[in-house]
Amino acid sequence: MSQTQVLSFKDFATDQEVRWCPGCGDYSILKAVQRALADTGASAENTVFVSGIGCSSRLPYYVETYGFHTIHGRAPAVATGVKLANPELDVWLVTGDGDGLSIGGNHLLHVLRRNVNMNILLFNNEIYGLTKGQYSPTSREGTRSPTSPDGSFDNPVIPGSFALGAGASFIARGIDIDQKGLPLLLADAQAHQGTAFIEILQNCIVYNKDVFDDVVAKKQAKETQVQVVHGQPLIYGKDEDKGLRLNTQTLALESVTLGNGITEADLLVHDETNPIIAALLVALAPPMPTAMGIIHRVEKPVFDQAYWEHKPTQRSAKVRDLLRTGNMLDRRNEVSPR
Ligand SMILES: Cc1ncc(C[n+]2csc(CCOP(=O)(O)OP(=O)(O)O)c2C)c(N)n1
Ligand code: SF4
Ligand SMILES: [Mg+2]
Repeated sequence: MSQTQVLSFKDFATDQEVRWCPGCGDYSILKAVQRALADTGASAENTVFVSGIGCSSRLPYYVETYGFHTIHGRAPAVATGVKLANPELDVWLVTGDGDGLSIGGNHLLHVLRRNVNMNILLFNNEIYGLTKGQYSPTSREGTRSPTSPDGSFDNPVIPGSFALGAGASFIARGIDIDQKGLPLLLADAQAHQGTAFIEILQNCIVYNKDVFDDVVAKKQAKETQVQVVHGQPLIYGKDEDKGLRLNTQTLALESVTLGNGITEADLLVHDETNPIIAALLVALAPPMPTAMGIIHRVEKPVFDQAYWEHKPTQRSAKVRDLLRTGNMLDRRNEVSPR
């Protein structure tokens, strides 16, 4: 495909047999990804998807771009290498709650704090799908699974809080089946300079069916979600009659109903650059509304840019030449730095 050709979302589909269970939320995410690639004018040859291991991590096979299906939890290392080797590439990292937050938690931490310019899609289904339904670090307390037959008693991690703690410069949350909102969110992530972290609530219909129904079910979504928009007061509810107010005594968000002396002016206004607001929003959970959209976005130094500023001579280095520079493990001729 030529670089100048305008591609439609169908051009980003591959001929590979899709191995996800019928009805899995991953299909919708794949579609949203393909849409976002078309909408942002992505070129197949300049785009790379890098994943770890899990059902979610099969996504690179199904997107007509370059891709690496790597090893469990280590996609951040490979994706960082890809971006450093060729900063012109658009890098997308696909991971699951197990891949990214169990075995890969350490690697995820470092890619986020470094702010490498890439997009990270964390498919959160609160379970290990591929290995047949063991509970994961995001599984809510009481989750029954082969590894927690009496119900889990772990304290689950909130992916967005983890990302915020690691210093992420872009944190968003979306829903697998939201074919209108999710591609827009992915496009915003793509436009961001630095690591864009998006948690996508994903329905594993086999091992954790409808686990997010209390948040995503359409019939009540306006009551159970708050769409956060920079500069706008935090309003929600089917009649837009509810909002979130900061309790200055407890420093927590509380839900209030507008009227009876409470007006929009009492509500907290979303400021995506404020990490304190991000910390409050990202941790909201039922019975409070769950925050959706761009929760945090700031400009920070980008690791790959700094890397090339500090290592300009490496730009033209070829792997082949580096390998022929001699035995890199043989350090006998080195002068001791003492
Ligand atoms: C080193 C290593 N340890 C364990 C496994 C087994 N394993 C494969 S995928 C997976 C968890 C996947 O869960 P998640 O990342 O949530 O992906 P999902 O299948 O839910 O999309 C595990 C434990 C492995 N492949 N390699
Ligand atoms: S096991 Fe779950 S996450 Fe994996 S393909 Fe099936 S429905 Fe999807
Ligand atoms: Mg999972």
